[in-house]
Amino acid sequence: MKLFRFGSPIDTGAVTEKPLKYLQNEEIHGFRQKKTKNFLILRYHLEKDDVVMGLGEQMGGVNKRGRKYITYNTDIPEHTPDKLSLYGSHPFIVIKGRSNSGIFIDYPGEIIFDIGFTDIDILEITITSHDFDVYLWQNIRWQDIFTSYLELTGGVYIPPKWAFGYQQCRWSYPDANSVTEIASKFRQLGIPCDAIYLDIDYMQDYKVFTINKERFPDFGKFVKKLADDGFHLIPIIDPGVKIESGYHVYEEGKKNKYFCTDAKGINFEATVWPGLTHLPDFSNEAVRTWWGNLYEEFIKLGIEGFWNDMNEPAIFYTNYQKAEVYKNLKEAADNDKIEDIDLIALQWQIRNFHNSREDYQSIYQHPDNSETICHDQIHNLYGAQMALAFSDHVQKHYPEKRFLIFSRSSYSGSQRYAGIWYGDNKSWWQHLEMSIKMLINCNLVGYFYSGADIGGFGDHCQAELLLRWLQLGVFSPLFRNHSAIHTRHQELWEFDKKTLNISRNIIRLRYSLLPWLYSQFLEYASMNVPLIQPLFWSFEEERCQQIEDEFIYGTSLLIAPVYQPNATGRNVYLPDCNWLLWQVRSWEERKMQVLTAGDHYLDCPLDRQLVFIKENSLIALQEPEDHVDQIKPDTLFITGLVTSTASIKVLADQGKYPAFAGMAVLEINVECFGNDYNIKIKTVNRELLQWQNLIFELYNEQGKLIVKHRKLL
Ligand code: MIG
Repeated sequence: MKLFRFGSPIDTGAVTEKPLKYLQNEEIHGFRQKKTKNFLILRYHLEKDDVVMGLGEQMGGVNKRGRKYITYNTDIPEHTPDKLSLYGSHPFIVIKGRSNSGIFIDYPGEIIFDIGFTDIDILEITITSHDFDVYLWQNIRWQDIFTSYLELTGGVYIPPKWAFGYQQCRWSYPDANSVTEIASKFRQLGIPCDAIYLDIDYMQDYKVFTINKERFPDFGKFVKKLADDGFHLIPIIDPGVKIESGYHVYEEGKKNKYFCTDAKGINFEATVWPGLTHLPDFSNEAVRTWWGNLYEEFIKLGIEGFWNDMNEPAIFYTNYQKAEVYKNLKEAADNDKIEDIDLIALQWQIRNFHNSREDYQSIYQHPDNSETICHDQIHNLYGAQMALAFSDHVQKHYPEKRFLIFSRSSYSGSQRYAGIWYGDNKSWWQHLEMSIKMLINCNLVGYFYSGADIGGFGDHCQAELLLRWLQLGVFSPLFRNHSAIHTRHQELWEFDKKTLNISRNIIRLRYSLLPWLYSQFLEYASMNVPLIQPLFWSFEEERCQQIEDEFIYGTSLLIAPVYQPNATGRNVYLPDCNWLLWQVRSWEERKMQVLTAGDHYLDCPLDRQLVFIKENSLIALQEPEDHVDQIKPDTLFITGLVTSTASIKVLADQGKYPAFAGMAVLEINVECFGNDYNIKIKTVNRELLQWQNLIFELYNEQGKLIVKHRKLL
């Protein structure tokens, strides 16, 4: 890897340890460079078969060719195919082809990636600055470029284990009673669940770090009561600080000059949920320390998880925008004459009222060790640095404790201290399909702990869509159902009895697989290898390159979700070897079948999902619990299709930081002799493993089941 430095870039914090040597203003091998007054343009000639991957949270598929993308974090509630930016920016791509290369442009402003859109053979990257770093990888395995990028940017965030449970959200559960009701519904109906969310209505007048006392009379007691039932309560945190005298966050921020300003140094004003607000300047360490400390108001009441929203930062409008619109409307009214053409211009202006680029260009920030800088140039850092404020705070004050933290906006590097969710999708089948690609794409850049709003956020969810989305969700590390105000409720019991029963089975499947899914998360994080991978990550056959609606989870699982309405099955391509197909209806029922490599059409009615276990690999299961930290089942089931030798490594950590220290390991090797198996078991830190009994369910090539019991001593 080489570092090329252009101009004098600010330190974005994306890279944890900067390489000592860098090349200044040199040609980047393979890329033609063109400098214009404000931009630097890099052009790369793509071969016909080159595949371009990366960019993380973006529209489009896994292969990014044929499209344009812009890194400029945007609060965007309409994820339609024409969109060029979403909430996060991860300006890193890998070109897989005759010669593999990777390029990471560490610049947190606007970059335009034209990946064979204007000219099918040309990759053109337009960086809207002259000050940035470029990291370049060449002549190594393309998979290793991803790993090297993750090492460079500090690895992967590891949440607490309970954050792998099912989570229920809604905009909003507005008071303590409604949350209690939701919680008891889960327990009454026997549906496992670990977390319930508070959206903006828990606050007093949307003032961040306040709690409405009427709706939550004794918040601390309330948190404790929920915890006793195994629920974590997760409040939303928005960055905009309401301008209101006497409000402590506003007063402290104003007094200490903690807010972003305009060009003249006056605190910038933006309207968001609370009305007029100031935006904290998270580029400054003193501000981050202050902000991190504000979370204590919740932490001391027992809160262990947060979601940061609106941190692109979203701006409903500014007084400047409002005045412009009023002026034009008034002019139109005064002349009592709106020509069509003016109307279109007016509509356009009103539509661009929200999150206007002009507003971002008039905000100024004051980073440490650096001069005042226009926000527009570091726009994509805002959410990442907001999450950093929290992360630095808890690392300093609770070095061993793991908190759940995920953010809407993100930048390269923030994957080491926070997760993300994919923002305001809709209850559309297209968005279920998109979330498959999003899981792969976000995992490729290290956001293992991420996921879509299951069931869809906007629009009204239908039962079938919810069930298919939950089935995919079993393999999404962040497994959260969330929906918007004014949409149909989509808690599992809001539909019919059949939907409720199927969804219970799906969520119980997640909990039964949890030791394995979590173990794989830890293992892949420790290696800096993406946890969720496209098929072509490890299977080289041509066909795999075409498949973006199946994925691999870790070592042993291939997942092929059904994502179309009224489908009772789907086509599946299985690479390389035999696969053990588990048509899961419930975790305890084993409907297993051995399939050969190649194309298959497989039945998959609504109450089933397709899980494939790779030949000569194993998975682990246990009886599901109501919530993750409940009394632990003592039996672990190990299953798979073993025709020669197979091994499995189940990791159980202590739920603390540093994540990989003192881990307990259960390692099993299975060797097949005709119709018998030789089983070897090894453990590390045995006393930390909860299981006493192992039940082996081993299948042979004919799909015949042989069961073996072992005591784990
Ligand atoms: O302007 O807090 O993406 O998850 O429910 C909308 C209300 C603000 C956007 C988030 C969504 C959340 C909603 N928020």
